[in-house]
Amino acid sequence: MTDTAVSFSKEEFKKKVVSNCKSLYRKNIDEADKQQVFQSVAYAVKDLIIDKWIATHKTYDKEDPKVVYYMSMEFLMGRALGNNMINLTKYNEIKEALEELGLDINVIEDQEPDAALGNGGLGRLAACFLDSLATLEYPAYGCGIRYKYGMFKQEIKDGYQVEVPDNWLKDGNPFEIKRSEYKYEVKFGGYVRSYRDEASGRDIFVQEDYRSVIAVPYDLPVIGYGNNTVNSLRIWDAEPVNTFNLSSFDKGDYQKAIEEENLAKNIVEVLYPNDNHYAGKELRLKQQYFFVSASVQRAVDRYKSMHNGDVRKLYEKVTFQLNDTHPTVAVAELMRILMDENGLEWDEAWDITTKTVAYTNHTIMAEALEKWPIELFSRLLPRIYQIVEEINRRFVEEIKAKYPGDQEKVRKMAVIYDGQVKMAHLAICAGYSVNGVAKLHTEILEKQELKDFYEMMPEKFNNKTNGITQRRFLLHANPLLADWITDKIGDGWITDLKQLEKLLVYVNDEKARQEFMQIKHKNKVRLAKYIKEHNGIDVNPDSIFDVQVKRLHEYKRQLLNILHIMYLYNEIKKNPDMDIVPRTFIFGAKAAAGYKIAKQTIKLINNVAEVINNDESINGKIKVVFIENYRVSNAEIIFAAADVSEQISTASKEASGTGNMKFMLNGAMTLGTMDGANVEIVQEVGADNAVIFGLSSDEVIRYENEGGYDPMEIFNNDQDIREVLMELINGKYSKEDPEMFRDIYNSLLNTQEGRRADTYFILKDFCSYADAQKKIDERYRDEKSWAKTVMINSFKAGKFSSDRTIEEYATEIWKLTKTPVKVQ
Ligand code: 73E
Repeated sequence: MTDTAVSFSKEEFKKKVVSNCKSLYRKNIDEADKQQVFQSVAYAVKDLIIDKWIATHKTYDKEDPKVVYYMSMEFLMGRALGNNMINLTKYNEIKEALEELGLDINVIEDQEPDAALGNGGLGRLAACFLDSLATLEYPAYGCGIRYKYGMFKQEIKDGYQVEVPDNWLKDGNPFEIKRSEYKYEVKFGGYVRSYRDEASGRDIFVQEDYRSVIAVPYDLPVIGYGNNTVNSLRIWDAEPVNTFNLSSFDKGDYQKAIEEENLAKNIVEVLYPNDNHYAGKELRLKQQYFFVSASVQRAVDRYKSMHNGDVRKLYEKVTFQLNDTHPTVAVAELMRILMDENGLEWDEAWDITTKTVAYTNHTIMAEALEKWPIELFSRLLPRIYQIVEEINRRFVEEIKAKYPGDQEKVRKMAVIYDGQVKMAHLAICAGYSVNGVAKLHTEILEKQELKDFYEMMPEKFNNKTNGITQRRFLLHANPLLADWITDKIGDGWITDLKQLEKLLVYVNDEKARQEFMQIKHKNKVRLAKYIKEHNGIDVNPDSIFDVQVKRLHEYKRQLLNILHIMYLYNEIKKNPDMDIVPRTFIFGAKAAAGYKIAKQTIKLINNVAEVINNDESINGKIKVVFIENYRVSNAEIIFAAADVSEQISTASKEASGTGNMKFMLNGAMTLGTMDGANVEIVQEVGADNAVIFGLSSDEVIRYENEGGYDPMEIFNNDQDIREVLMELINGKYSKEDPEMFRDIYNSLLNTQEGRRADTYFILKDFCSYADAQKKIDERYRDEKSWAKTVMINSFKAGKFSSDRTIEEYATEIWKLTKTPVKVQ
């Protein structure tokens, strides 16, 4: 690790905070409100960053290392202040300085809105990757969109989710810097005029009669832990081409000016709140091309400015990693820039492109596959469409050459087929690397979903199991445990998570076990306090905290969890003396605004909570809590407090999961299916230190190929399940309207509109899940063995650091060299 040259003086820092407050607000610090204090402190922290940030980019310009551009529609960064203090290794010093000013760091951190420019796992993964890239001293840019409104805020009203706009920039973002000098024009629509240039003998393509916007970048610092690297997350804002001036336009231009003003305003207005779902909206494609075009233009210009204007060896210094198919137009945009703007021939441009672009697949959910109707695609991006057509024409030729006469192969693999542009096919055909995000997921890609592609080009395929950053999800989120660990083994784990294995000797040490469980208890008290403040519900920190927090999706099976709670409640009512360990079931989840059955599930959870929590006859044996507005900042409190980590997706559906890793790291036991990265978690901790249930992915896939199974058989033969299902439609949990949960009931039992009954095998896995839950109860009673298990979970989490993941990407896919930074 490089020495951090920037010195820190507490007195100077205090002065900065005080003077920031004066110059920003004309107030003394003791007169400022909380938001003003936050801003004053954040600007003081930014001052500590700035020289490193400058030095990092000087170093990159001078040493010219290869750079990765991580292209993503989503970066779920969460709050920056605390994380920046941590990565500067000045958290405690700053905290003390603020105390001396009479300020509480926790209160200040709470003033910062989350940067919620993402939906869930995919966006948070991008944020963890940036943290690891900077910490490992790799040259990298994140490229994304500066949405005016990020992920909506969730309010729960009468048990229903209500979406409230997230105006995260309303007080200004102290850490960002606008970089007007790097603005680019991005063109939409119109038509392509082509002609032969007699002088050069080349075909020239010109986009005419288009509408355009100006992309203006804002940079956010991404600080490496304990080093001098400060990389940038570059997010693009859209501005109109001409600032609108009524008097200076004739009638035709007036229309055009208004259209361009609206285009600019609409493009970056809001993040699409869909996770694992493709809606096919034109504006979404505009967003994609907007940030991709600006980012690729900038990357090529930067490269040219350093290489005498010659683009032909771009791939030696630049790699574009596509975070799912969302930025896949980058393939055609790079081709366009190389050919139309730099005069390269097709073959040369294709050679460069296919050495520069790599693709990560994050899901096999069919409903998430991006397929754009060619009518829409060609109208919005006429030149890009031409290029995609030519890519397709040549690719189909290749397929035919390899599989003569096999039309089936063409149908299954072509980039354009059935009137649609298939973005995954484009990404695979052009990418030099195709990776899945967990071993099982990559296997499924190779053997099932992308079988034909794997057979044709096996060398492209590889696995990169996801990871998480321990800086945010342990050091910041769980300071008690972090300090305990550092006391015992030093602080090396902060940049080398495998070192946690040194703690394994303590699992047989009674004192250490007690300390570990006391920390867990304190974290449960902290969460209980949060729940009391935000939900008004009292929860018992001595109960088992059983937690499922993630986006609401049918395949993630929050419904299985709540149906089991309804069953358990019935059991307790039938047998009031039932001996069970008190349990608090905690949920947190946002549902996409248009996802009806997901929203119904939230209402069901809240209604079940209402009934159970108010039934005094069960003596608080079980409680149900739905935490409003689950997001990165409250996730940090939740993970630290969990005993049980619910990872119960239908096997084969969750590509990896990353929440599973955050729970494990903080000492929770996984209750899960053999899906995604759960498989590798179990491999690390051993089968005895997790509770596994349910169908295997092979079994699920076999049933699916056979057209499903018959849930009615279970309904007919299992009284307990039938009782629970009938409670969905008899008003027990919906006195105001017994029909309220009819859709959920139907989804489990009836085939509807070509959809199999119980698509996600909830009833099929129910008994196995109930047994698994019983095992949790039994195992929790043995305090010593439970402590051992959760400690092993934490101490074996080393593999799941995003530092490990990024080392693999950097060495195996990107071929980056570490580039340490010196500050003069
Ligand atoms: O299993 C997770 C995975 O851990 C997967 O569902 C998620 O990506 C995580 C990180 O690899 C994911 N999100 C999306 N696809 N996969 C997605 C799709 C469309 C829009 C937004 C997100």
